[in-house]
Amino acid sequence: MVDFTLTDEQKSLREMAHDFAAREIRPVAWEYDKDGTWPEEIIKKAWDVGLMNSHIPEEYGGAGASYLDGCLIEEELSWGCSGIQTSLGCNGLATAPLIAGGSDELKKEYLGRLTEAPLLASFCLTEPEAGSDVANMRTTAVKKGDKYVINGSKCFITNGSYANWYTVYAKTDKEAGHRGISAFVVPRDAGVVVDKKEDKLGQRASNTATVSFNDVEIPADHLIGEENHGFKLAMSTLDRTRPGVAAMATGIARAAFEFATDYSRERVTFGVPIAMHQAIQFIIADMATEIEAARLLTWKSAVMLDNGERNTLVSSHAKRFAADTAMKTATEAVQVYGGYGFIKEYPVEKLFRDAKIMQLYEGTSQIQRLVIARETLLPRRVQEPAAVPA
Ligand code: COS
Repeated sequence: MVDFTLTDEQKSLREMAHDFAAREIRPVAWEYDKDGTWPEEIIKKAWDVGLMNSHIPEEYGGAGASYLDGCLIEEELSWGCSGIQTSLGCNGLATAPLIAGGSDELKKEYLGRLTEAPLLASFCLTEPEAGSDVANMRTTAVKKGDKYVINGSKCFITNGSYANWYTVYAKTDKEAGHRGISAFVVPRDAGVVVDKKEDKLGQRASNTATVSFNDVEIPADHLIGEENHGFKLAMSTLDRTRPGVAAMATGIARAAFEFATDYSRERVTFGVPIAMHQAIQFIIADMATEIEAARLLTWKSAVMLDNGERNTLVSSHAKRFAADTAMKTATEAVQVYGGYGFIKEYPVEKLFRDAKIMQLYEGTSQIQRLVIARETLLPRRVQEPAAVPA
């Protein structure tokens, strides 16, 4: 059965997230963007009301919410400000590999830290020479007795300056390509160095940093899952987190759409509101259709996870389409505003800048197409349940 109706609980959750975005995020979003202000107070408030770490299982102190629930929250908070939502949601990315593959002790300690206090964790995969090409990473982890010693540098790390702990991918076998990568939990106080904070085009309220590991020693039991199985853990993490990014992109698109429709009703040219001109109506109509389609793909990719199905293909469909929709909708919103859209005093200029990162982080739109092409033309062999005979 296909049913797009949200339960009463989901409707309340969405309403709660929307109210939070409208009350706590929207009023400061443009100001925080201007100065690149770290949204510390908002993080504390979101943590207090349960809008962070919703995905952490109940046994580790979280809400154990479904992937679809997570997407509902992410769209609303991103509607408020996708930069601030990136800061609020990053724990989901950092904890996904730990939840999927970590030992019980590791989960208790590190998931527990996030549910007991408004602390942050970061996901450290990308390196200067290994962005899309994950297998090319240079960071190493060498086992010495009951410790691993980590050396290397990671870039574009969300919340990197403030994280209490880091999920770090490193080569444990330099000759084995993607089969020589492992994932670790690295506490900040093990000696993680924050090198620099990036000054970005958009999502300026989120923190993006370069962090490095110089002979950082961690206990051997901080390995997540098995040695040399980190690449697949990273890929399956991204399958799980891309629906959330698609939801965020949908939130940006919706915000741009709402500003554009409101403005088109107010702005008068040739004696009528511009909403009366078919040129504007067609722009608005395309925005509306594409946002609807982006949300449906997003929900499908999340519901598949909730049903325990592999969602690699649909996750990439959702992330690619929603990210491109956010960019297109924000660009068209600037167009509806005309010259004013290019001025910082008007709201769509920020959304235009924020939208761009959606086509870049958690896999560029080109990487999503690559995954879609591979999954379509040469699907990976995975163990699926036997097909039900017709
Ligand atoms: N889930 C589980 N396993 C997966 C997988 C997935 N979604 N995708 C690939 N794998 C497995 C493959 O089956 C293959 O397994 P074997 O070793 O058994 O053969 C292995 O992983 C390697 O896969 P592949 O050959 O496709 O790897 P590539 O090096 O060609 O890289 C891409 C694949 C490009 C898709 C990957 O590197 C990627 O997603 N890059 C983008 C990274 C990204 O999103 N970065 C953003 C920063 S994180 S915020």
